[in-house]
Amino acid sequence: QNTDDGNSMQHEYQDILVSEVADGVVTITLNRPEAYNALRTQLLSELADVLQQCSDDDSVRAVVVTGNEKVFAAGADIKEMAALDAVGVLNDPRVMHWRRIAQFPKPLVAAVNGFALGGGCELVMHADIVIAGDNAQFGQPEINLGIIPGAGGTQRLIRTVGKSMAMQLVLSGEFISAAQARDFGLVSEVTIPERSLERALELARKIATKPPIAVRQAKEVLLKAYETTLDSGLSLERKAFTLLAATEDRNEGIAAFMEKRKPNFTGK
Ligand code: DAK
Repeated sequence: QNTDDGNSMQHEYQDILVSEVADGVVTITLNRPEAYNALRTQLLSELADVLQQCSDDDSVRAVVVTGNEKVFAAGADIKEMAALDAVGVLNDPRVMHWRRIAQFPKPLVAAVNGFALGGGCELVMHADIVIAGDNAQFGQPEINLGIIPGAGGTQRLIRTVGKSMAMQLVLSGEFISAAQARDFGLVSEVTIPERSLERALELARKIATKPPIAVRQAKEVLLKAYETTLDSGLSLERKAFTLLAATEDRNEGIAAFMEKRKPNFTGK
């Protein structure tokens, strides 16, 4: 369904808005305001599709995902979930969409204002860097529905904020503020709400100027720390470090430093 000009990003979506590539960055805006950006299957599938396109397109170096000023995303679509029995849950296509989102290999920066709850908070945890407006609220209120987080919330949350806060959020369903989320490492910076998107874009644009192979290796190796021993993580780091010695961008970066000029990275 690409348009004739061959720009795969230009496509009509129902539940998200997708910007053109600007300075190497694509912005994806979750756009179901009437349902507090609830992550129905359609939305997740569109998000996973766009990320796949961004992954395939060399001109895209980083992606920003955001919501609106009141809500990032209020979680899975409860009305859609209500229709699923156990077999429906077992065969739920959302599992695959979440996996595709998790496998996005380029930097994903989230700009979060308002509610980021349930699957919305889990989407935040799929981002590599999170900037929150000071009106943001984070929570895993699934317990109130008789369920538990289903998109990695239990595993990623405990690795991100530690045991006590992860238990508090998942067992009580209470929300935390942007400042608390920053204290616990769920977000890296808090801004006024009007600035969160601009700050996320600023970071994404900066990352977009960096050597893309090194950026990609850095993301992969950093994420490995979630799921491996120190020893095998260090071994992966060493292999990635060695591999980068074979890139033109590494030679260019070092030469530019020596010659006191700006590097010109080509992605090779
Ligand atoms: N789903 C569907 N609609 C939602 C929604 C949601 N999660 N959240 C809000 N809405 C809708 C409301 O129904 C309402 O629509 P109308 O009734 O007006 O048509 C509209 O958005 C505004 O909501 P409120 O009237 O409730 O607004 P308030 O400002 O009073 O409250 C709120 C805002 C965000 C605190 C409240 O709406 C709320 O508590 N929402 C539900 C939050 C929640 O429980 N989220 C967790 C959902 S469970 C899985 C992967 C992931 C998951 C499951 C499986 N697999 C891969 C298998 C994740 C599960 C979840 O996220």
